[in-house]
Formats: sequence, C-alpha cells, structure tokens
Amino acid sequence: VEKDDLTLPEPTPGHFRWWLLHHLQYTVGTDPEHASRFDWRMALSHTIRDRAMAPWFEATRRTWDEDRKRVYYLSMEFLIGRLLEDAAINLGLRDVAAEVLEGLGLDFSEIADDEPDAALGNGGLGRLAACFMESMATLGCPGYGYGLRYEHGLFKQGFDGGRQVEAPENWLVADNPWNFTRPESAYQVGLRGDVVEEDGRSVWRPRFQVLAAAHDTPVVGYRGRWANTLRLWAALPGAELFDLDRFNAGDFTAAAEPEAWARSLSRVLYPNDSTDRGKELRLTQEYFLTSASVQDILRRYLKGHDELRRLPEHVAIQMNDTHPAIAGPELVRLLVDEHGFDFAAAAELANRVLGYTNHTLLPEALERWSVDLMRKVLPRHLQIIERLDAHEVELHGPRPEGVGLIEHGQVKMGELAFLSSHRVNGVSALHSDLVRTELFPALDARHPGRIVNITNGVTPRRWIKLANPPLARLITDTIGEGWETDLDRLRELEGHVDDPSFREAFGRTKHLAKERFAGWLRSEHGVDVPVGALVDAQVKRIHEYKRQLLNILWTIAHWQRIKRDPGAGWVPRVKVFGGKAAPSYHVAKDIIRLVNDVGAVLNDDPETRDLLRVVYPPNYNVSMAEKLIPAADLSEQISTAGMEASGTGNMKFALNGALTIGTLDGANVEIREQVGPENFFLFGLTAEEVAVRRAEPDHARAAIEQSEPLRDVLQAIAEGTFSPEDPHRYGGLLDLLWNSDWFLVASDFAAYDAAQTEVDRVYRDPERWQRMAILNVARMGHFSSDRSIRQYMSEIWDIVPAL
Ligand code: DL6
Repeated sequence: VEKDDLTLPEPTPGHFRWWLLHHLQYTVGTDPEHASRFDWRMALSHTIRDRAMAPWFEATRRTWDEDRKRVYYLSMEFLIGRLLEDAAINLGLRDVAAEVLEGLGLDFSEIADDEPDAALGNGGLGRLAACFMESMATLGCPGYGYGLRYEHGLFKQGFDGGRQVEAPENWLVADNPWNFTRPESAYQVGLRGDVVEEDGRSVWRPRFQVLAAAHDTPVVGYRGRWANTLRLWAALPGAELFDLDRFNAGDFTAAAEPEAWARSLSRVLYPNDSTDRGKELRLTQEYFLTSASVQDILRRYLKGHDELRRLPEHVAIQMNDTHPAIAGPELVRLLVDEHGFDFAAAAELANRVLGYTNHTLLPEALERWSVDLMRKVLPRHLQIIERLDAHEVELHGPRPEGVGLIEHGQVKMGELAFLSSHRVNGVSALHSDLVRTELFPALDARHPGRIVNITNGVTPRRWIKLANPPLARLITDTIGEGWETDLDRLRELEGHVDDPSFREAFGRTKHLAKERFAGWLRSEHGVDVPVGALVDAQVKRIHEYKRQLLNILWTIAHWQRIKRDPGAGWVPRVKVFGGKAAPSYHVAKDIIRLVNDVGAVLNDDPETRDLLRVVYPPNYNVSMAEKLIPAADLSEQISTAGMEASGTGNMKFALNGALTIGTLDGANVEIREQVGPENFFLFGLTAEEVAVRRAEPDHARAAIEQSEPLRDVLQAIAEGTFSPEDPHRYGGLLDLLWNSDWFLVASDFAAYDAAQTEVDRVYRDPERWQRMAILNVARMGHFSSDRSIRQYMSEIWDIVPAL
C-alpha cells in the first residue's frame, strides 16, 4: 500500500462534515436524528483523531529512518485532562469543526464538555508531565510518555456536610476514542519469588508474572507537524494466575482472586498506603510501570541496533520523581541477567541513560521502602541496590554516615535515583539550590555538577489558546501569530500598555472569562457569584505547607472587618478554593471542612454576602482549571517559603493576567523577577527566615498574641461560629496553630494581611491594576514548557529536535 493511497483530503468544511457523518454512521453506528451528545463526541473525536495519524506515522518513520535519539519519560502520573479540544487546536481543526457542528445545530464546546477528564494524576507533577508531552511533540523531540492506565485514576471528590468524601472516578466506563490497544506490545513483569545461584550467576525465579498490556494515545504537537506516543500500561493476570482446578471444583471466587489481585495494579492512583498491604501495592505498581517500560525500551532499541553498549547514544530515560526510581536497578538487572553484562559496565551504562527530576523536599514525600518489603517483592533488585551502594564506595571512596542507599532498614529512593542518574534536576532555581544544599549535600559534594536546575513551564496552547480564546485572539490581533510557539514574543504586548483601547480590550477578555466561570458555577454547582467582584483563587492539592489555612483565616478576619464597618468601600471579592486532600491526611481534611463551614456562614450573611463570598467547587480538575484560571484576578501562591518546589498553577494564572500574592518560594521567585517586583504582591518570611523562626520557642503563640485580628479569628472558630452544632470541631487545628505551627501560618499572618490590604488598594484603581495584569502576561514568556523542554534536551537528554 502506498502512503498516498491513504492521505486524507484537505479538511474543508464540506469534507469535514462528510467525514464526521461517516464516523457517526460507521464507527458509532447511529444517525444524526438519534445521535446523543456522547455519539457526536465519539464521531467528532474519531474525525479529529484521523488527522493525527499522518504526523504520528511520519514522526515514527523519521525517528527510525534518521536513527534519532528518543527520550522516555517515566511517570506515575499524566494529568492529561480532556483531549478532544486540545487535539483539535493543535491540528488546526477547532474552527472548521465548530463551523460544521453549528451547521448541524450543535455546539463544539458542549460536545467537548462531554468528555470525562482523564484524572491520571494528582497535581502539578502529573500536569507537568502532560505539558511536557505536548511541548515535546510541538518541538519535534522524539519522546514517549510511559505511565499506568488507572481504571479509576485519582478519586472523585465530593462534599458531605462540608467534609471531603471520596468516590471512584470512572473515566473509562464509556469508550475512550483516543486509545489504541497494542496487544503485540505486552510484557511479563515478575514479582516476589527467590534468587538462586546457578553457575556463579544470580537467577531470579519470580513467583508471579503479571502481564503489562500497552495502550497508546497519540500526542500531537502544535500545527500538527509531529506526534509522540503516551503509552499507558494496564495490568492483566498472566494465564497461570487463574486456578482452573479450583474453579472447576466450584470455588469460583477464590479461583479468580489472584486474577483480581493482578488487575488491582492498575486500578487506582495512590492507593492508601498507610497499611502494609497498601505499601506493597504501591511499590508493586511502581515496579510494574518501570519494568514494562524498560523492557519496551530495550526491545525497541534492539530492533534497530545490536550493540547495547551504545544505548546512551540513542536512549534517554527521565524519571519523574522517585516513583520510577527502581528503573536503575531494573536496567542493571536486565543488562546483567539477560544480556550478559558485567555489573560495573551495566551500572555505568544505566547511569548515562538515566536522569532524575526531584519535585519535592518534603521528607514524607521522599519515598523509602523497608528492606523487608523490597526483599519480599523484588529480591533481585534488593541485591542490585546493595551492590550499587558498595560500587559507589569502590569508585568514590568512603563516605560519611547516612549517605548510603540503605539506612535504618529502609531503601532510600531519592538517593537511589540520584546515584542511578547522570543528571539530577530541581524544578525552580530556589528548589534546585535547596536540593543541593539541604537534600543531597553529601552526594552533591561527591558528584559535583550532577545537580542542575530546570525551571518548570506550562504549555501556552492549552493554557491560553484553549482555556482563554478571547485573550488568545486579542494577543494575535495585537502582535500577530507565532507567539504560541515563541512565547517570549508576548513582550511585544508591553508596547501597548499605554494604549487605553488595548487596556479596555484586555479588560473585556477578563470580564468574558468571569462571566463564563460564573455561568459554569451556576449551571454545574447551582452557586451564584457577583460577576464584577475580584476573583481571588487558590487551587491546588490541599496541604498544610500550601497554607489554604492562612487564606481562610484571613477570609474570616476580612469578614469580621466588613461586619464592623460595612460602608467602608470594600472591594467585593469572591474567594475560590479548589483541590483534594489525600484520603488519610486528616489535617488537610479538617482544613477543607473549615473552608466549607466558613463559606456556609459567610455566603448566608446578608450584611456581607455582596462583598465577600467563598466558593469551593468539589473535584477540582484540569477542566475546572481551564475555566477558572482565565477568570482570576488574584492568584494565591502562599506556601511557607522553601517548601513549594516550583508550582505551575502560579505560571498559568500570571500568563492569564492574574496578579500573584505570594511568598518567595518555588518559581514565585523567578516569576517576580520576570514580571517585575512592582507587579507582584510579595509577603512573608524567606526560606532562611523560616528556618530561624521555626527554631524560636513558642513562635506561634508569640505571633498570635501580637495580632489582634488573628486572635479574633481564632476565637471565633473556637466559639463555634462556623460549626455551632459542634463548637469543638476545630480544636485539633487550633491546637496545632497555637502550639506548633510548623508551617508558620501565624508568623506570616500580619504580612499576608498587609499584602491583601494592598491588593484592595490597587484594585480600586482599575487602570493601575490593568497595567499590572498586562505586564504580567507580557513578561511570562519564560515559563513556556517549550523552554523547559529545550533545556532538558540540551542539558540532560542530549537530543536535537527534529523540527
Ligand atoms: O514540578 C511539578 C510540581 C511542582 O510544581 C510542585 O511545586 C510540587 O509540589 C510537585 N511535587 C509533587 C511531588 N510530591 N509531593 N509533594 O507533586 O511537583
């Protein structure tokens, strides 16, 4: 078959219409008279998906023909959200699709809204992986994402009496039109069992085999010139896991139990790992992802090459956090046990191939697995880890106490990822410095130059073009096309900041976004908000270090002030919260409940409700972000300094013209440098001051005693103002605040309060606010994920883009 035999004609409206109706009839099996919204979405997705095939095949062909180096991005999370509109935009089909649908009496956005969010991630780490996939495809970087095809993804959040309740997310219940099942790419992943010595070699005899089945999704770059693959593994039982004898004996459930266990590996993201069984499941999931991916990588490499020694010239593997850190030992195992390498050569090769991105300094998020669990699940890998540990000493000499891979009966995955990689990167300048000085100082001294910084970025295709079409149009009308792939060009907007008609047009885009968000709140959640109000948003995982607590305490203080003097010319505000708490993180769940309890009282208060509202739509996800972020005026980035690795929400908000109120933390530091300190509401202790303050005895009590507004707030909570039926509900939170306050909420309260007062003052001067907002947009070009990926390509992967 010649390639041209299958080339699709130009997507004119006439052809697009024919193709859409063709899919409706022949793929979906219905006709326009009876088609539901779901049917139309399927037909539309297939019509658009067809157009992704040419760049997908072409990218694959070129990579093989030109023997290009590929990067493999291993991640437990890919928070891709919806795919239909993203693909339509990148393939240049959004407008023609909308036109054709309109002719059929349908609305593109309504159909796109039918798509479930693929909630295959938790927060920034997973969304970063999704932005990176899109940037790699846009730049023509041959790349594969490897992840797990969680049947239920992250849980679906609901509220019951203000409390978070978790339900399974069922994104795969209906057909997924973006999925290509690849039965030919399936791998056995061994687990448990014993290691025996045979002819001087260690041989692992796994007790179980689980099958990893590949499911591919094409990821198309902007302008449809290149497409990469996101390969997600589903776990299937190996044939021997079904006990036919038991089944025939009538014990049906028990016969299927091992099967069910195998399938549980790709059932949910983040199983509760507070129990031993939960821990075992999580470690097994991580190994399952890693082993299937590394086997796939070697198979692909060996299809085109026979010299495994040259692997680093053709393959880069990036470990997204420590979750796939078993990749080092797994690669060494395959090279030694299956390809006859000696250990030192295998370890050196693995090191040249692997890179590790660190995304957190939080001790509880830096994984450690007990040696006993590792021995049980991955006995051969434990041997290899011990060997890698000893090998490092052989190569680099004795090391100080506590620097090894195993300590107090635990395998330290951060250290393992570090030693397995030739480059380790942090995700913002400040974070990378802290990785060097606080997290891995001894390893850094032994391996100078290994730690580098690559500040995160976000894709402007999704976060402006898709999420904020009016702003995208205004930018194009003002500076012409091309900024979508050359985001530094946004600087050209600066020249228009003095032009009142441009400022007015810019203001209109914000107003439109607010109307859209308010409409969504009304239709989806039955909540009404005043459209003219300042939209003040904090959306992210709920965590003490992110300090949603500081935000809600201030909201109470603000409410108390309005009540004392309702006529004082207050700026109307809508405070938007969004985010999920880990199911077993009780303090975070208390914070969620407090926000909802406070919201219930404030929103019901006739004296203040036009001036202050609290909304917390449940189940924050990518598509909610796409509606909220363009509408926001103020972006809350208020983590305790030194604790947020980077943040990427901060970038999306500023790129859409929200001003940041924030601490000197993560990428806030660089955002402030870029947009100018005068266009950023800074407050709070610096990372160094945090360390000093924490060491002061009773710092929280002292701070509370010095702040009358804070005392009033805490007293109101303690009196049960927000939980009259259960006045002691927040006793635990209050106790934490008074007596420990590790996250320095009390110490930063006064500074935050002052910064919020300044926000109101500036907002009262619309021209000034507008200028600041425009300058934020104009100066955010640095935070495109294209820039991040270019840096990864040159500083870590050694890959030259194909486009
Ligand atoms: O690098 C992506 C993202 C950062 O922007 C966030 O600052 C950081 O919290 C997040 N890290 C994680 C890892 N675990 N924890 N905690 O999600 O990565």
